[in-house]
Amino acid sequence: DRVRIRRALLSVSDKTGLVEFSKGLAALGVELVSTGGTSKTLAEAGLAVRDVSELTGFPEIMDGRVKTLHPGVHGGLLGIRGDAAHRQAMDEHGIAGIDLLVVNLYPFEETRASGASRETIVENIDIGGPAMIRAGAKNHGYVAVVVDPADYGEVLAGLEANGGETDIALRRTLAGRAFARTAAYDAAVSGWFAESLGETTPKRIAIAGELAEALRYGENPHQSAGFYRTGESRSGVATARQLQGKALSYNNINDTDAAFELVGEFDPARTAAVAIIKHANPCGVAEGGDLVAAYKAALACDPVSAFGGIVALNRRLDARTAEAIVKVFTEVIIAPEADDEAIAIVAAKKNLRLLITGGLPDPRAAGRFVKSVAGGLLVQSRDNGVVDDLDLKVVTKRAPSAAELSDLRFAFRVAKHVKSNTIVYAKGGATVGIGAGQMSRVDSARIAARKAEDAAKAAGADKPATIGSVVASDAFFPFADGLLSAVEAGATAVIQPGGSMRDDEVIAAADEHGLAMVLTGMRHFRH
Ligand code: 93A
Repeated sequence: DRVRIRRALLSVSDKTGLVEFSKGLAALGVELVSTGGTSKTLAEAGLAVRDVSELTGFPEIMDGRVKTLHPGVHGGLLGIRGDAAHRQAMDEHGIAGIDLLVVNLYPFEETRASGASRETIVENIDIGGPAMIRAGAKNHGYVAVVVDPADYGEVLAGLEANGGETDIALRRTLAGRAFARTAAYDAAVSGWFAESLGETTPKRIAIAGELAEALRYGENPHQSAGFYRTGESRSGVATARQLQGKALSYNNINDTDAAFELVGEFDPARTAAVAIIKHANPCGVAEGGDLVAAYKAALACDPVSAFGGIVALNRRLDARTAEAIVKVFTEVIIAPEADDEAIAIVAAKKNLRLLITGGLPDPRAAGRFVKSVAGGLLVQSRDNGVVDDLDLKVVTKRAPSAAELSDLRFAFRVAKHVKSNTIVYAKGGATVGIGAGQMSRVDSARIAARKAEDAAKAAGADKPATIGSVVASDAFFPFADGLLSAVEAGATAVIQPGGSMRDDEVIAAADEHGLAMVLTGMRHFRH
């Protein structure tokens, strides 16, 4: 099961490390065969290289669309060396065996992300490359396939240590990586088609990605985990630049994503906004004023839970805000940008990670949400409903005041990002009590109110901030009890989707207590 590498075919778009790798191969006596651009790079580096057209007896045609798609190449990749009939076919047709294939594909993903024209994107769908990769990987009994410059060092070192031979274990490993690469590549191509056709759930779905980072563990230390990039071009944790601090964990990435998606709801041209996240739920969110004021207001909602939290900002991190944040033990800060002075302040906290994204996620953007279940995947379009786009209906005798309405919108915007059942109390552009993830809506309401009482006690206030607040519910109140619990907490206005069989009962209870209520007609379950 050892194969001496006599001939290598190299055809790469990304020329990183190519010359060094090829020099190593040449030193082992390997004959180098190559396509146009790759062959030019090798020849310029002084290496002896044969052009692939010598193998095919055919020139590259159609602007390179057809250069390696020929039996002279594919026979050399697919022929079973131990099979007499295959050997005979190779001899008869003058097909030279290829023992090592080095290919990396046209940069489809990068071209797509760069916003190039349709025509350019289509031209960057590689056909010949994946065909060769699949052929060589299928025939891994005889052929070693390398698809990533990151693997050159490992492969060359292996060859050098083994007199220019590969063993089956290595070829099998490489074949697995090769098929993963072509699968991810085709998933990116089909994802692009689905996106441009506006399909979230096409008949068949190819979801694959490239490993961005192997994680130390998953949600718990006994679970293994990795972070994969799918090629979707959205500002967020997958594309952020980490300026400092140790590597993000699985939970950090999950929480940071939740935090940044939430602040993406707040247009930075309209207002500053800050969200503090724990266990993928916000424990404080605030808008208005400047960033440092918003941070302090967000922190005041639940300072106990904010310990070890993740802070997301919708504007450039400035020095004053950085100073306020570093006073509280914080795991991650994520922001579109940061001032140098702010970066220096954060640098004093070695373990605190600072992520810079360059932009905010668009809450209205389409996108796919994927969740695995036993034996399958659940796929839905991203919840891109935004309260500003909804037709809010006042259903009570009293209409909300301008201040109440502003807080109602704020509270519903936040509620979208809280695990169901969700109750959010808000006042003056800040959350004052958040109830998340309960099986009963009444429990969520009670928890939210109790948290506000705790925060008031800790701050030495004489009454909880829910007095005179507004309240948002992510889904309708099935009974009046949830609403009555909000009344008890001191809320004066309510925002909720409506649509319960008992809406009349709920509205009557609101009227009885002088509350204003608006219906959104849109639900924001989140599980
Ligand atoms: O246009 S292709 O789909 N047709 C082919 O026959 C073909 N053969 C290799 N693309 C093809 N390739 C790709 O060309 C390789 O996957 C590689 O990405 C690139 C290398 O071209 P060059 O050596 O000219 O830079």
